[in-house]
Amino acid sequence: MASSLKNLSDYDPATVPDGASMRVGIVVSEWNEETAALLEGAVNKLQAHGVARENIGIRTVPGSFELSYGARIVAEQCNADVVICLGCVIQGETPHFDYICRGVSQGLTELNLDFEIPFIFGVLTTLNQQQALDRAGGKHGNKGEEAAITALKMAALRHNPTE
Ligand code: DLZ
Repeated sequence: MASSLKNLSDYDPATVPDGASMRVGIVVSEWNEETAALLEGAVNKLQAHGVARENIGIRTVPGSFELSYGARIVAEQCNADVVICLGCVIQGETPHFDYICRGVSQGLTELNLDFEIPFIFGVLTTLNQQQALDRAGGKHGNKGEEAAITALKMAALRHNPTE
């Protein structure tokens, strides 16, 4: 039976633009340890598609709520073609989950509308830590890799003229 859950690391390499000429900014939340695997997945996948390591600028922020501000700073400081935002918000006993998820998704949406470059939502929003581990290089793939592929496609969207 087909699963409705797509593996985050599944994609068709033939559809991914070459990143050789691209500059990519990454901002990553330090709050949960799972974000280290997201960062590793994103950097490896960008390099696998031609982005030079020296053209990847990485900055950290304390938590996912700070991703929007961090993304704006990275965009300006790295002269980036696209910015990937990596974080992980895990539901707890208080409503913090809703506030942080709403804050970061709204913040990144506003950046996408206000800036010329795209900002990629590479944030895990999970009900528990196991769901996060499953999506940070576990059985459901790696959200960081998915974000890297999305970043390459979105950066190319801006630069390539329509056919
Ligand atoms: C405070 C907080 C909590 C409870 N949980 C998370 C989380 O699961 N993931 C995450 O990235 N950040 C969390 N934070 C920190 C907030 O994002 C933020 O850093 C603080 O509220 C300070 O603004």
